[in-house]
Order: sequence, then C-alpha cells, then structure tokens
Amino acid sequence: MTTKTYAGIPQKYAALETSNIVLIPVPYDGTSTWQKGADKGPQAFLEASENMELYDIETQTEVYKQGIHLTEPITENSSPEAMVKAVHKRVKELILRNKFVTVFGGEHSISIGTIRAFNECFEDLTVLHIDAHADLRKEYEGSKCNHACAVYEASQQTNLVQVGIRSMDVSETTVMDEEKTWFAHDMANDEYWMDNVIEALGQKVFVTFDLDAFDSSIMPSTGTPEPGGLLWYETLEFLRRVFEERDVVGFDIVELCPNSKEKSSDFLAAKLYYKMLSYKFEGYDEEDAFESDFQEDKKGVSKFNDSDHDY
Ligand SMILES: [Mn+2]
Repeated sequence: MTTKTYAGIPQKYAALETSNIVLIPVPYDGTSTWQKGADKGPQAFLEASENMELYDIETQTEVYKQGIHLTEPITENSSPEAMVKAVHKRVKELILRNKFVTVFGGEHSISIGTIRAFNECFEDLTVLHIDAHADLRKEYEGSKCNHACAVYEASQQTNLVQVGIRSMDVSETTVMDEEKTWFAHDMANDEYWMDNVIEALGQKVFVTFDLDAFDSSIMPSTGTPEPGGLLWYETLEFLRRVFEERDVVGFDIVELCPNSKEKSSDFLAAKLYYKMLSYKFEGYDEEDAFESDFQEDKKGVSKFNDSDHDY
C-alpha cells in the first residue's frame, strides 16, 4: 500500500486508539471466476480516496474527524478457507475494541469471515446484501469460501435481505427466500421497494455491498458486470434511509476490479464508502464517543460454533 493514512487525512485522525472507524483492506482475488483483478481493488480505492473532497455537502459533515484508522491489508491467500479465517479474526478483534468496522475487498468471498464475526457479536443480525448476483451456492469449485457462496452462510444463520439481484443459478432458487429478495426487474417498476426492503430489516444491520449491484454504465470496473442495475442517487437515497432508520453495525464494499483506462469506477467506490460513513455518523459531534452495541460473549449462543465447521 502506498497510502499512509486513509484519504491522506492528518495522523491525528488516523490513530487506532482514537478512531471510531476502522478500515480493513482485503486485496484478495483467489476465487473469482471470470475477470481477475479484484486484488487491485483496495489500492485503486485508496488512491481515488486521496483525491476526493472530505466535506460531504448533503450531510454538511466531515466524517473523517470521527477518526478513520486504516489497518495493514489482510494478505493471507494460501487458501480461501485461510483467508476467511484471517478476516474473521481481525474483524472480530476490532468489533470487540468498540470500533465501527468496515472492510474493502477484494472479491466477495471476503465477506464470509466478516459476516461471521458480526453475527457472533450482534444479536439478531440482519445482513443487507446489495448485489447483482444471489451468491447463494453452498459450495462452488470445491470450496464453501468461493465468491459464489458469499452469503450462503448468512442465509442460514442471519436475517438475509437481498437487493438488486438479476443473475443466479437455478440451484440457488431452493436456498433463496423470495419474501426477502428484491429483484432488479421488479425494483424498476416498484416505487415502494425502498419502504418494503427497510420493513424487512431487523434493528441491527450489516451491509455487504457488491459494486456490481450498480448499473454497469456507471460501474464498469467490476469482475462480472450485469446490465440493469442501481443508479447513483437512488442508491444513496436508499442507503441514507437504511442508516437513519436502522442501526447499521458495519459494512463492506467488494468487487472493485480496477481498469487503468477507466478511473471513474474507482472514484465511485471511494465516494460510496465516504457517503456510507457520512450517513452513519450524521448527528455525531467530533467529540462524541462511538458506542457499538456489541456483545462480548454472544459466543455461547453463536450459530457458527457448530461442529460442521471445518475452519
Ligand atoms: Mn456480484
């Protein structure tokens, strides 16, 4: 990583001890099936972030003053399982340090360990999955930690709500809960989709945002682009409502696959990340302490301690 602090913010706002927010880069691209390059995502995102204005007009805030600590990237890539384990460990440690934890990928399999950590620390977790793809395969190409399986575990263990879906395999229909799924083709003709999605969310929400949820016209730099996706302002309107109406406990953004000839996607990802933080901390003063509502010993009731876990 060439970046010393996130977005080049002053050191005073970047120290782990005093930062409310932590950003973990996971430059992992071990399982993607078509265009490779998501391992370059965090670097491109951080470079774009350095060239972004840090005052958010909409919320009239400078959220970086909450403190944003950029950790060393997680580079474990000996196997998908080892990567998931490393991400789980780091995310959990930082949740337990009362940080608002965010992760930037990498391809979508990085979310498996992240979601597992959040589910172990927050009661009745909802996972809001915004993506073109259903990602509900139980196993793919010999691994449960493939990007095509990103939210299978979440579908079994959390309240999974899926938004923007427009590509899936027939085998995934048996796993998918259609009551909690908003397909892109339906959203295009339904002015109430935002209300209905928010109604399906519990109080504690983790957002996993695959950038291919966006329409490929505004987000071409992603591994598997699909036509017919979300546009910028409807996405922001939706996210702002989610952050206002629910307690978002953390989020990740995945699948930026940068292209040297097309930088606007990197900037979109940078801006999306900063917008989500701005929405989260809207209403906080610079001096306000962040109180994450995590539970240290939800361990005993964790649904992930089943013996059928092989990692
Ligand atoms: Mn996807």
